[in-house]
Amino acid sequence: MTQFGIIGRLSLAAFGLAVSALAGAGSAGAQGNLVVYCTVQEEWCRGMVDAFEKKTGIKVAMTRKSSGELYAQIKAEAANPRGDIWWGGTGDPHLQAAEEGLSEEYTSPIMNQLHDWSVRQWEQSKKRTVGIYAGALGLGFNTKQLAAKGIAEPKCWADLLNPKLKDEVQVADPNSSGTSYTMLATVVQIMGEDKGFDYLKSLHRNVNQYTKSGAAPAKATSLGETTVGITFLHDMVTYIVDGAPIKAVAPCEGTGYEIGSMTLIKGARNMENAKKWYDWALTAEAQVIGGQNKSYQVPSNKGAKAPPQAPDFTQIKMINYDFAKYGSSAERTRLLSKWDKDVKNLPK
Ligand code: S7P
Repeated sequence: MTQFGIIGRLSLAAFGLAVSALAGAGSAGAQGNLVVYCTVQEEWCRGMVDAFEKKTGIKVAMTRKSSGELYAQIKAEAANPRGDIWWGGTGDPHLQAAEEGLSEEYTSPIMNQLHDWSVRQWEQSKKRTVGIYAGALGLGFNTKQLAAKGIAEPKCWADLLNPKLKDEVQVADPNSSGTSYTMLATVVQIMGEDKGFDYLKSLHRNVNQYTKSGAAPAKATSLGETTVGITFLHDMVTYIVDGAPIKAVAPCEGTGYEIGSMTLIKGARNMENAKKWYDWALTAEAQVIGGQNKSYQVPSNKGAKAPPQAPDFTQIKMINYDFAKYGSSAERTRLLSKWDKDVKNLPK
């Protein structure tokens, strides 16, 4: 069974912590400020900020960027941190930040409410990052465009190399995008490094644009600006529920997944308020805000129901994604430079 197979099925064994009912997680009227670095879709970021401000009276300043960009920003600001908490985004750069000492250790009083996969992320990072949701990588295609161009429906990663898809595939740049780094690491894990890079070089011929944000190809697919997009499946679902002519596909060879994470920034100026956000963001009450804002990841709190639109993980062939390796500073840095050198600047 993959690590992922465990998600949502096993409950966390007794955690051994004295669990108090979120004492101090913030009562209306509490004062102060908080700077949140947010790495999910803007609408969900705003929904979280509004709900937290309403609940606590704490004034939140929020910045939304992609995972790789926020990791780089937190690193650049390390001597003089501007952000207090980094909420959301793929787990690999959060793990890298933890290893590099950019984040603060913390044990929330409600760790016992979380799925095992979320707690494993926390243990692996030595208490410096925790899982807040999970999402599976995949692809989506515009059904109308594909039919109009007479191209067979892609079902596998290999199908994206079809010469008929020249300039018809969109994916983000893995340097800025956590989604795209997840794809890079997934391809390497499924095919092995040499064959994986051969695949990415061949795919390059079909890529029309490496976007900054990981979810951008889903929007472009919905608008017919690209025929195929590679994103997390839930990002395609966001447009499907709005009626876009998109079919989302979990590739036949298997696919990787993310553990969307949350990190307290080392040296945060508003650390107490950051911990209030942290504890609150792990509650079932806060975790259903994603589904209410068209984000269909699987929440990490066992009491938060996954939105009905969320991709059904039991139907997806999930790889045993090696977070320890691909979230390590050395491996992430090495793979990204190799992608820059061997793939990004290749002529078409
Ligand atoms: O849209 C939500 C989501 O896919 O975005 C996060 C992602 O890391 C941010 O986008 P980038 O790929 O641009 O970094 C995911 O964690 C999340 O599920």
